[in-house]
Amino acid sequence: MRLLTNMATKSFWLIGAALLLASGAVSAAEKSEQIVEHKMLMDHGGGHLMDMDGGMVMGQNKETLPPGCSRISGDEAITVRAGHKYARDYPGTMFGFDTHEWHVKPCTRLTVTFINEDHIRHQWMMHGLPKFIYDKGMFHLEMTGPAKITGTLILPAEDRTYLVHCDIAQHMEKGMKGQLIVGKGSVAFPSIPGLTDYVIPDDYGPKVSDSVKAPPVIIPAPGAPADKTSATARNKPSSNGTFVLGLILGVVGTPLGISYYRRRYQGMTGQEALNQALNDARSILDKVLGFLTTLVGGVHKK
Ligand SMILES: [Cu+2]
Repeated sequence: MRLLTNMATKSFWLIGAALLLASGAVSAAEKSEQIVEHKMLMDHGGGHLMDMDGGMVMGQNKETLPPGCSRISGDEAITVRAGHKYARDYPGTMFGFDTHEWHVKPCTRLTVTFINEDHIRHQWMMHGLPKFIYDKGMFHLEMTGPAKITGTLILPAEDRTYLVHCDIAQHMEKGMKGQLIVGKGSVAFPSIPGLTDYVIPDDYGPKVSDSVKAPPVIIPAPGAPADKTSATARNKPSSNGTFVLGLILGVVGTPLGISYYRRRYQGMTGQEALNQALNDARSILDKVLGFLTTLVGGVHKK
């Protein structure tokens, strides 16, 4: 019996250890497949590099000095992470970079490693560079994640703030926006999460100032049901409108009708007028019936 108990305990520990090992192996496998590094890029010339898995570098420049730079002032490297989870700290956003602002000295050779942690496509795209060095004035890194890609550029000599964003539809609007400041920088960009004011501030409903302007609340008379009173108060303007419309129609319409029928029956004998009135009534009745038939037919067809 004791032998059996010992064996059971041993196998219990063995199974436990095996399970632990297996889970470790799974998480290691998960980690290794998490970030795919795009390293084998084909050089298409003009700083444009691509691979067959959708990795892309545009505007890579490791050698050409921008005007005003007599030499490369220094080599710098930054790593930028992009993903949905970086939006967490900024209400109203969906995507984000882990950092939204980078500072570099003029004429720096900057190597950017971009890590996309989402299972969708993201970009780190910089605008406003000199177009005779950088095609369309852009430097950009792009891939469908989870993936990692690296590119290098040389920054111009002047103090300037460059827009950095993800150009996939709505990603910038939903938080993937930053700025790279060269030297002292220039004008900051709006709507950068955590940094600059939004162009269009979020609207979360009526403000205190609006409620002050709202019409005074009608306090129900003692004993009267509160709901009914307020409903009557709400309906008052529209029932007033209907009443005024009816009044106008009555005032204008009645004399017109009277003068029409007076002309119609003029010069008739009592019997003739009666016949005519009966005919008129019948024709009005026909018209009403015809209209109702059309209406019912129309409803049935639907
Ligand atoms: Cu994106």
